[in-house]
Amino acid sequence: MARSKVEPKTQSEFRQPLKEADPDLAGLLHKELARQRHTIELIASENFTSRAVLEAGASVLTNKYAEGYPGARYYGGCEVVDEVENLAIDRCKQLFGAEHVNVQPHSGSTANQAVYFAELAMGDGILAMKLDQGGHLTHGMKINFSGRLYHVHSYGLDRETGRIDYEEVERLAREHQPRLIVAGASAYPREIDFARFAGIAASIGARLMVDMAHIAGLVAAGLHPDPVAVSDYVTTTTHKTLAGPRSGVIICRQKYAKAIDKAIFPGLQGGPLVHIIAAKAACFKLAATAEFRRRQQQTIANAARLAQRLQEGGIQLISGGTDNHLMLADLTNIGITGIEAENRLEEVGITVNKNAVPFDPLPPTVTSGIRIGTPAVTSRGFEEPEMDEVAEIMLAALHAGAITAAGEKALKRRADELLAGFPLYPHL
Ligand code: DSN
Repeated sequence: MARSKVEPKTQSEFRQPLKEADPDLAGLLHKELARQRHTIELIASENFTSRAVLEAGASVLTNKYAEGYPGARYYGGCEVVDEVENLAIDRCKQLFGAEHVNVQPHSGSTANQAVYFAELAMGDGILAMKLDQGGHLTHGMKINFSGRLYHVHSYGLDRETGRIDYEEVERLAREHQPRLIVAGASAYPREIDFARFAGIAASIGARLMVDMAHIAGLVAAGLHPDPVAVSDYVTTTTHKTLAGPRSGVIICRQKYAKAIDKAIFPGLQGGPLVHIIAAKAACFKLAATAEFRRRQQQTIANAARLAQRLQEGGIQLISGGTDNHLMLADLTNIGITGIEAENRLEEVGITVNKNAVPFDPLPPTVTSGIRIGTPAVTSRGFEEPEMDEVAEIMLAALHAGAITAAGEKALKRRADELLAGFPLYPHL
């Protein structure tokens, strides 16, 4: 007997692909893919994640509630997601040599919040890097939760060298006796001496938290001094140099494990985003490969080459160069602001962000500088020759007093030609 065709009982909307169910939204996704394909991406905190991470992040795990932790959930049906979360935890532990890992933070901000929540009482002291000298919102900015709930003192850079003033850190630590010292930055082009921070924290009986979001990929590849071995807590995002999904992680000593897990759930979050935890698991696996290590090496080499070429072209870089994946340009000497530079570069197909430079006289909406990073273009395949061409396009755009529309078009064409050799997500 021939089998009769079974009509699916689900509603047709449920089965439709996005382009049929919601052509408007599908159109926007295509528009963004096109923008990413046709832009030289130099935002230092951005990257292109792998196909594997994209697939895991768009998986059926988005359907599952899993409040709690593996083996101790508040919902049935968690046997598979327990395996997923344990896989992510084990891989992250191995990658960073960690004692305890929590992979549930939705973001880097939540990860930082959880450490403060676990470690501090309201009004306790934090010593962290100034936002306008390279720090982060969650390191004590006045109107951020961190600046409102805790008593914040901030250290900065040495005006001459553009490097962290460790003596100031030491002096402020002794003077204010904070309970927590925070190291790590969002716009700092040099290696950070985490062992020195650990020594300062130990000398006053404070705990040390390192926010390694920007450099996590370099740390995983063994190309930056390791914060995990010397800190009480390490937080990170997973989408910057690490090239994973947009999310966060906390690493800590075993003795803080319970307090950290409790701070994340039920302290700050409800159900974890298990699909994103799966994407983190994929990211940690890829980050342990030799290919990933080579990419991190190239990221640093590309930054060094771009820094050299920009400086040869008259651009001043804070601290005179870079040790990592980013550089911070002070444009004061060429007479344009950060916002003008951001806009001019956008016109020629290059994306950067305006960024305050240390001791910047201009407001954060204008700024005297731009931050430039190489993780995304390196993931795309750029090496030194491509960085030379990027530098030439940037210099022509930044130096042009009143660049003509034709001049702009010619630069944009050069950017397009460069990108054409490095297709992005050809399967999409
Ligand atoms: N906002 C991020 C950056 O751009 O560096 C830091 O979280």
